[in-house]
This record gives sequence, structure tokens and C-alpha cells, in this order.
Amino acid sequence: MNMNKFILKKSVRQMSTSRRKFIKISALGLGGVAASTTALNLFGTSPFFDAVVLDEVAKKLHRTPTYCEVCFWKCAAWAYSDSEGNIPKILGNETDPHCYGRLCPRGTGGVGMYNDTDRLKTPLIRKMVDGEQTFVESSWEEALDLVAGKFKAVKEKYGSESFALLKHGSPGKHLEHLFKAYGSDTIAEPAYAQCRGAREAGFALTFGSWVGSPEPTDIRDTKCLVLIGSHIGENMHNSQVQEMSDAIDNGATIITVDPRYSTAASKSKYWLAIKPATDIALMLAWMNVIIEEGLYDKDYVEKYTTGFNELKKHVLNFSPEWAYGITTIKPAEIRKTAREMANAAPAVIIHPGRHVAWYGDDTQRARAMAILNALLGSWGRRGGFYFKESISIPKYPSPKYPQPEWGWPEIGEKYPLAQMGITTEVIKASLPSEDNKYPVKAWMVAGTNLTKSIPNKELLENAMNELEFLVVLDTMPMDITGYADVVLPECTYLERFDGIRSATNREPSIAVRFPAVKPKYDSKPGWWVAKQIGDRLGLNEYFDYDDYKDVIAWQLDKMGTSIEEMIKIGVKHYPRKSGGLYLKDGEPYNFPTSSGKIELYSKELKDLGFDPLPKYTKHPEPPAGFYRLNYGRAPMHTFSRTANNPNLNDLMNENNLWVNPKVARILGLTSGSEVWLRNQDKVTSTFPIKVRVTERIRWDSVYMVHGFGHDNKKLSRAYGKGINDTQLISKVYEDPIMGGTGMRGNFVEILTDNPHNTVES
Ligand SMILES: Nc1nc2c(c(=O)[nH]1)N[C@H]1C(S)=C(S)[C@@H](COP(=O)(O)OP(=O)(O)OC[C@H]3O[C@@H](n4cnc5c(=O)[nH]c(N)nc54)[C@H](O)[C@@H]3O)O[C@H]1N2
Ligand SMILES: Nc1nc2c(c(=O)[nH]1)N[C@H]1C(S)=C(S)[C@@H](COP(=O)(O)OP(=O)(O)OC[C@H]3O[C@@H](n4cnc5c(=O)[nH]c(N)nc54)[C@H](O)[C@@H]3O)O[C@H]1N2
Ligand code: SF4
Ligand SMILES: [Mo]
Repeated sequence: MNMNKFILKKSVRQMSTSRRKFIKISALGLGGVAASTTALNLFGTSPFFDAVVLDEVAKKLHRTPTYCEVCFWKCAAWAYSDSEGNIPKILGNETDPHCYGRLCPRGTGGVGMYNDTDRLKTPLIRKMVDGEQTFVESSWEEALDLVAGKFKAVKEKYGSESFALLKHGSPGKHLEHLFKAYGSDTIAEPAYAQCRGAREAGFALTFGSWVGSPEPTDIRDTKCLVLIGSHIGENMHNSQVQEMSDAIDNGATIITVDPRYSTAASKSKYWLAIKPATDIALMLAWMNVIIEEGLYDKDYVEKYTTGFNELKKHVLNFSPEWAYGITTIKPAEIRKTAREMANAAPAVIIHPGRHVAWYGDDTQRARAMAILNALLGSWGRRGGFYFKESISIPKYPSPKYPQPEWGWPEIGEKYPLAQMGITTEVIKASLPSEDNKYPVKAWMVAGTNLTKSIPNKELLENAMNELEFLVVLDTMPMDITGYADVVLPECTYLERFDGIRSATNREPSIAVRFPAVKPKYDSKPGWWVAKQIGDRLGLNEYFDYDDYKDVIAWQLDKMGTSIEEMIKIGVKHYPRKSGGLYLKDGEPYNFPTSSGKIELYSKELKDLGFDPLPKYTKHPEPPAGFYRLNYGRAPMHTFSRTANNPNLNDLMNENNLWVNPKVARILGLTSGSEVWLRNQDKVTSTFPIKVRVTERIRWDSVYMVHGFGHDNKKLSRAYGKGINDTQLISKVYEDPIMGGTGMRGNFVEILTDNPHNTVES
């Protein structure tokens, strides 16, 4: 035992001396590329999503209930498999409120995750071979023994708290259980500080509750949907896109505020091509009009809100004329759109957005959105926001977790209203320094490709260099795996059991994920990996089952159903228990804020030294010769995770740089020209990108789809295709309220000559 410990510590040290050369192994051969012809007519009358059409072939196949893992909307689906282990089709579950029986193009193409021959196939261990660091294939036994040994070593040397879990998606849940049992609550995910954290903080401050996922937006019944930088239609969150399509058919007014002519903008009555980073000014002017013209919902404001007088005073001078100078939106347009919203009220939605880590004042921007909704009385009203409900999944018996001495809340203590771990703070805590009270020494990374999802690559790489141990659990040889000491191959969602999905929606429902096929290669489910490590750490009591199926069976039984029933239905609905979907006329209602009211004026923010009412702050603008780097989603891809998916890569295999014709003329660019980008901190893109000249982007910005420009040659389809926006996001604007990392204040110049041909300083 002691000997073992000594060897472990020694190898930990050896690891840390020659750290951490990014391992690129030459590409494997191209796998069979499956074709997919999903209709992408997003808002048209013909089916824009894959409809539930069971052809003769599918009828002969075996169907298994699952929920999709291509993004985090988690649509319930049926995987159709044959006896040879092929999955010819995945279709939406008709009774599922997340998808209404139709998957988006990514969900349909999800089978590409299973078929991708570039997948991780066996555990890999970083070793020195002929003086070179390389990955050597290993057995699960060897890899898990090594990983468990590191868990023990870190615990003995520093305490369990020093082992961090950075995770996203389904595997994260299983590993979170392992980490908590082991004594570490040092846990974070990019879906908070890099995504929706600021929105949750802003809405919680105002209404007392998170927006959550799916957003409880009553889009199907709305009369007016206001999208502020939320590009539903390219952002393919399924039921939202379908409900928006229905709302358009029913004559709802769409108002889109976006510096880019998005798909949503093209379906809108009003497209407000706002100057980037000025949205708070627009919203203050809208409040000004709504209050000055008496268009707000007086009964609702009187009954349910507090701080109206302060708000009224605050917005008095923020006229549309004032906002015009800031936003470039004409005063008449501001007035007209404010009146449209008020006309539709309370069936109006100022959509809270989702990825809101933009400029650092993001919680305040979310507050402005929340306040507008409150003025129009849309929260708890038909066509506005409904009161969501879910059913809780019974907890499988397991001992109490030990209490760690510190964890994510302490690491993020600088940010008083952070409600989840802040990835970037965990990363900073991994840099050794005298005054680091919370030293992080090792990471497990599961289901998140940090090198693409976390801004400030230098910080990330420095932190990874300092780690004593880094283990990555992934399905694909993504960039992040190149930094690992041990890589563990997870099987895809189509090959495993996972936790029961409880939907927070108009009514509660659950969905299950059962394996449709056996795991390919030597890959294993995340639950199994967690249990194997747990057992090696003597935490057997926390993993008191042989198969995760037993856990699910136990939980389903407690919920009045069974594996047998769920195999047949996939989704089960439960009645609401919390009351109506909407407020009844004049119904007394206690909002879960400290005052019991919707807080237009936030005393909580005031007490913490922040602005109690949102105000506009000017943000830096691109210097001459530079353009603001804007990014977003494409309907057929999810972040970086689908770039190599054979089906989805077929639909789009690289990103383009949207450039306004004015800029193209000045720089002599035409559509298809290859350019490189260099940002304000002299970071140059590794790869080039093809230009797309289009009026759809303002002249002060350029735009690209996030998730391309992969560095790892093992991704045979995605390697070197397009530019990685994250690489160019070296400047981060921190949200002082909740620790979000604003990423939209980076500026790039466009290089027409290959900068990598010349000697760079
Ligand atoms: N520059 C920039 N940065 C961003 C964003 C942006 O738009 N631009 N968006 C932000 C937002 S909104 C979010 S939510 C985050 C998302 O950030 P991430 O969750 O990190 O997103 P992905 O790039 O999809 O990385 C997911 C990883 O999970 C792996 N994976 C997929 N399925 C499985 C599985 O079943 N098991 C395991 N173990 N691994 C799996 C994939 O191969 C991939 O490596 O990024 C944020 N960061
Ligand atoms: N197909 C697909 N769909 C997805 C995802 C995916 O990867 N692929 N990811 C999902 C996830 S996790 C998230 S968080 C959501 C994110 O999706 P959303 O929350 O809808 O959008 P964002 O990525 O924040 O914003 C992108 C839009 O903001 C605009 N924009 C940029 N700067 C400004 C500005 O200063 N003001 C305004 N008003 N607009 C601006 C851009 O032009 C672009 O149209 O998408 C989800 N849906
Ligand atoms: S929205 Fe699309 S990718 Fe996301 S879970 Fe649903 S089908 Fe899958
Ligand atoms: Mo996100």
C-alpha cells in the first residue's frame, strides 16, 4: 500500500515536469460517410423537421426509447436498430413536449455520433515512447487503476477538494455523484458562466426564480415575441422553433433585435439592426415609452411588483431620442415596437435569451428584459410565461456525502450571486500562487471540450500545464483529449442507460434512455466509469448496484411505472400539482423573492453595491481596421461536438466569415476568398476561413458559426476546417455579479496573406 502510494506520488511529479505537450496523432482513414437529406426549410409550410414517417423498413426494426444528447434540449426519441447493430433511423417521440414528435436536423443526424469511425476506441494513457510523449492504448483495468490512484494521491496530498470536475451533459451527473462521494464539490460547467448564468441571476433577482431549461415561454400562444440576440431558427432548440413557427402562422408579431439579419429576423415584422453592445439602452427607452405613454399593465404592476416609482424616475430621461444616438435605431421605430408589445400584452414575450455571456453587464441586461416583461404583465400569463412544473426523480439509496471544506462556492466567492460553479474561477484556482486559498491540482473533464468552450486560451493552457493530473471522458478525440494524461472512451448515448430525464414544462413528464445497441469498440457508459472508480476508492456503498438499469428500475417503480412500460411509451406524463399554468384574474400570488413581489428595483443588488436598476454602460468599440467578432449557431451543428459527425459534416463542413459588402470592397474580398484573422491581442487564427460577402451583417462586425477550426488531426473530417472563434476570444469581460465571461468584446483584423508563411515576432 505504502509502496504503491510512493510510486503514485513519484509518477505525479514526473508527469508535472514535462507537461503538457498537446498530442496530435495522425488522422485515421475516412469512415463511411452517411448521407442525410433533412429538410432545412426552418419556418416553411413543408416539414422543417424530420416528421414521424414510419416507412416499411423502419417497421421491421426494433425500437428503443432514448433522449437525444446532440444538444441539451434532450428531446425524447425512438432509436430504430436492426440485428446487425445498425441504427438506420432516429425519430422523435410524438408525446414528448420537447420535440412534439420531430427531431431537429442534429437529432436526426445523432446516429453519426455512433457511426463515426474516428471515435475514441480504447482507453489511452500518456507515456514517453522514444523520448516523445504519446498516447498508448491500454486496458480499462490499467487506466482505471491509474485514475483511481490519482484520486487517492490528490486526496492524501491536498484533500479531495483539490480534484475538480468540469463537466457537461449526461455523463456529468454520474461523475458528480462520484465526486461528491469522494468529498469534492469543486464542480463547474460551461453552461453557467459561458452560457445562461447571467440570465438566471437577472430573472431570479426580479421574479425570484430561474428561467431554467426549457424556458417557460408560452410561444405557441403569444401575440408578440421579442428576440434580443436570440436567434431561434439557427438556435435549434426544438419545441421553441416549432412553437415559433406556429405563432408566425397564427399571425404573431416577431420583433428581432440583432446586428445580424438572422433567420428569425427574416421572419420578423421588425428587424432592429442594433449597434452591438447597446441593448440596455434600447430596453431603457422601451421602458420610457411604455411608462410615459401609460402602456404598462397597471393592475399587474400595482398588485405584483415593487419599485415602480423608482423605475419610473430612473427611465424618465432615457427617451428614444437618447437611445437613437447609442443604438442607431430610429426613435420612431423604438416607439412603434414598444406600442406593438403593449398591444399584445400580456401575450407578449421578451425572450430571456440563453447564451448571454456577452459584455460583462449581462445580469443587468437580463434584469432589463425581466423588468420589461413585468411592466407588460407577461409573467404567469397566457402567451407570456407559464408557470412550469416538473416531477422529481426519487433518489436511489446512498449514504450522505461527506462535507468538503471548500468547493465551487468558495472558489467563486468574489461573485456574490453565482449560483453554480464558475469554470473560469476553477481554472484560475489551478494556477499555483501563494495566496491561492483553494488550490486545484487535478481535473476530470467529462463531456465538455474546454479548449472550444472557455475563452482565454492562454489561461486555460497555463492552468492545464500546472495540473498534476488530467483525465478526460469523451466519445471523440476532441481537442481537449490532446491535453489529457488519461483518455477514457465513453460509448454514445445510443449505447447506454442514463439518468431519467424529468422535463420542466407545462406539465410534468419523464423520458428514459435505454441502449439501442451494444457499445462499439472498447467504449463504456459514464455510469460504469463512475462506479468503477468509486469501487476502487472504497466508495462501494454509494454505488450499490451492478447495472444502472437497476437504479432506473427502482426509480420507475417508485414513480408508478416500470422498465417494461417505459420501453413501450418512452415518455410518461404526470398531472400538474402546483396549480394553474397562468395567474387567474386578480389572483393573490407570492413571488419567491424576499419581498414576495416582482422586484423592479432590486434592493438585493443595492445592498451588494450594484446598480439596483439597470443602466447603460458604454463598451469598447473596434479600433480602426478592426471588426467586432460576432458568433452564433448553425441549425445543423451543436458547438464543436458535431463538426466531425459524418451526417452533419455532410450538411456543413466548415464555417464562413460573414463580411458586409462595404468592408469587402475596402479589403478587396469576394465570397470564397480565404482569410485569416488576428485579434486585438495579436492572437492569429491557426486556420483560414472562407469569406461570405453579405448585407446580413453590419459593417462594424464579422460573424461566424461557433464550433469549427478543430486542432486535432484525429478528427479526420473536421480538422483544420474553418476558424475557431474561441481562439480569438482572449479578452473576457467578467460579470461582477455572477462571474459570467462576456465574450463579445473582441475585435479582429482580416488578413488576406497567410500570416503563418512569414516569420512572426
Ligand atoms: N467562443 C464561444 N464559446 C462558447 C460558446 C460560443 O458560442 N462561442 N457557447 C457557450 C455555450 S452557450 C455553451 S452551453 C458551452 C458548451 O460547451 P461544451 O459543452 O464544452 O460544448 P461542446 O463543444 O459541444 O463539447 C462537448 C464535448 O462533449 C463530448 N461529448 C458529446 N457527447 C458525449 C457523451 O455522450 N459523453 C461524453 N463523455 N462526452 C460527450 C464532445 O465530443 C465534446 O468534446 O460553450 C460556451 N462557449
Ligand atoms: N443549432 C444549434 N442550436 C443551439 C445550440 C447549438 O449549438 N446549435 N446551442 C444551444 C445553446 S446551449 C444555447 S445557449 C443557445 C444559444 O443561442 P441564443 O441564446 O439564441 O443566442 P446567442 O448565441 O447568444 O446569440 C446569437 C445571436 O446574437 C446576435 N448578437 C451578437 N451581438 C449582439 C448584440 O450586441 N446585441 C444583440 N441584440 N444581438 C447580438 C448574433 O448576431 C446572433 O444572431 O443555442 C442553443 N441552440
Ligand atoms: S433540439 Fe435537436 S439536437 Fe437538441 S435534443 Fe432536440 S433533437 Fe437533439
Ligand atoms: Mo449554452
